[in-house]
Amino acid sequence: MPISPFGNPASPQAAATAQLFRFVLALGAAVFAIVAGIIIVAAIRFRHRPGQGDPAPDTGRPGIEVVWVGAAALLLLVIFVPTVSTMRAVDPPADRRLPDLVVTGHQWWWEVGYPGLGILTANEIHLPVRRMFLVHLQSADVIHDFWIPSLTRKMDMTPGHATDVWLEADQPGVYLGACAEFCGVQHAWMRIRVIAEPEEAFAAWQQQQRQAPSPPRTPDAVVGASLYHEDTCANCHGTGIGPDLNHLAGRDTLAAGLMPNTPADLARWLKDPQAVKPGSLMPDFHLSDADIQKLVAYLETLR
Ligand code: HEC
Ligand SMILES: [Cu+2]
Repeated sequence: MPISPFGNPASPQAAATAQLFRFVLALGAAVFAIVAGIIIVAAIRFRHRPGQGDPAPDTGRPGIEVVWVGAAALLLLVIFVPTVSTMRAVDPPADRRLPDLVVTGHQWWWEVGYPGLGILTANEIHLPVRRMFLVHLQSADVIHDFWIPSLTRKMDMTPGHATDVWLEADQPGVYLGACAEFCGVQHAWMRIRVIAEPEEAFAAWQQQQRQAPSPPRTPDAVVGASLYHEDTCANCHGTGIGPDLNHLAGRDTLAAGLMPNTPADLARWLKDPQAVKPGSLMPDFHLSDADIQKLVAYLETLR
């Protein structure tokens, strides 16, 4: 996708925001050109010439004052009207219905829940195209900020003060987003992706998520499943302290977009999460390579 200074709007909400941005930018550029032009003309025309005394002081010209106060007020009004109409297009109304999605910011990953569907996942949002999802945003710890530049505005996630945004995509595709409020050491690796897909693909995904993954069959995976419980992984995963892993193998990336979700990367993560994502809230368990292999075999069954 070509990079544009105005973003690549791919939803009605992002298009409205980009249009407002362009309008205000053009207006600002015009004001700048006029003011800078007048300053340059005045500096040249009224420059000091030899033999010339000080100019007579000018005290008050009500006519001009009315003009510039009036012009500034008019300019603000011209910005205010499209701003309000953009806000109406972009922000959900206060009388909210049940949200389609609840996204919770954690240091440094995103919990993604579909309350109406009973789905819980992390770091990836599946979205049917051209359907407007009401997204309820909250934080589990510090202030984060939800931002999918091509689809929706930035919105703070403040502990104790939930907010809402619309999320919608015109076309199928993967839209990247990130936390836009510095939230600690791994803020830069708090990425999120929106996977917008046709209605049928979304329905298939949702079906898959609502089913329990088939039980592990290979010997390695069976041992891995018991290691998973012995190693207290379930104390954090499945309790909201760490990302839900129920359908981990179906995700594109690991650790909030830090690496692709391949068995090798999964093994690298389990070997030492602190080496991969220093400061992350998953401790290093000093697992043996043999145990890691079995855990990976088990985690790969979670589709
Ligand atoms: C103390 C809580 C805690 C325990 C115990 C824990 N984890 Fe984690 N785990 C986390 C956190 C927090 C993250 C998110 C890290 C990040 O992206 O910043 C995570 C991330 C992961 C991920 C990547 C998930 C994703 O969607 O990106 C995997 C896989 C994982 N843990 C597996 C395990 C396994 C296997 C165990 C047991 C050996 C385990 N974890 C034990 C807290 C924990
Ligand atoms: Cu954050």
